[in-house]
Amino acid sequence: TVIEETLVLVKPDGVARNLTGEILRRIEAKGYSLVDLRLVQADRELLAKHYEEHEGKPFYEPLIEFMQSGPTVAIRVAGNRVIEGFRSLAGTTDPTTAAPGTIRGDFGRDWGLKVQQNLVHGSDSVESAERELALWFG
Ligand code: DAT
Ligand code: MG
Repeated sequence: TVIEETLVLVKPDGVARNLTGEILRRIEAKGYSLVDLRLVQADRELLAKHYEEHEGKPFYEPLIEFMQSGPTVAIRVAGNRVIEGFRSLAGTTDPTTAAPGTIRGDFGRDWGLKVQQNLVHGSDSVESAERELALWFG
């Protein structure tokens, strides 16, 4: 058993579409624990740090703008290998190709939404999780 913590974000599209409960349900059904949770109106400064690895990419500016379009639910989640496990629950980045049964595969409405509107974020490594949890929970 390798207990980890990860940062999950329900992005502004997920909050606006009232999918927060469904996403929390899937996290809990998998057996993960909610350690901390807050509703945050993210500002550019926080998002620039959160997405620093993507600075300069073509989707960076639209992503940062979209993430400021409404509140985000930030969740500290703990569990056995939860970093990889939550990314598996989320599905691949692009909802068009995300597998059915995943959050992005089931709810990523595929009628011309942008890739950044993919409902959730999950940290991708132990190092990212520590860095991102410090940003969103201090
Ligand atoms: P993930 O969120 O699956 O870890 P990522 O870290 O590569 O994906 O990218 C961060 C976010 O940026 C992603 O959730 C949506 C957006 N994004 C990534 N690749 C994109 C692309 N090719 N076009 C538009 N948005 C993209
Ligand atoms: Mg990522």
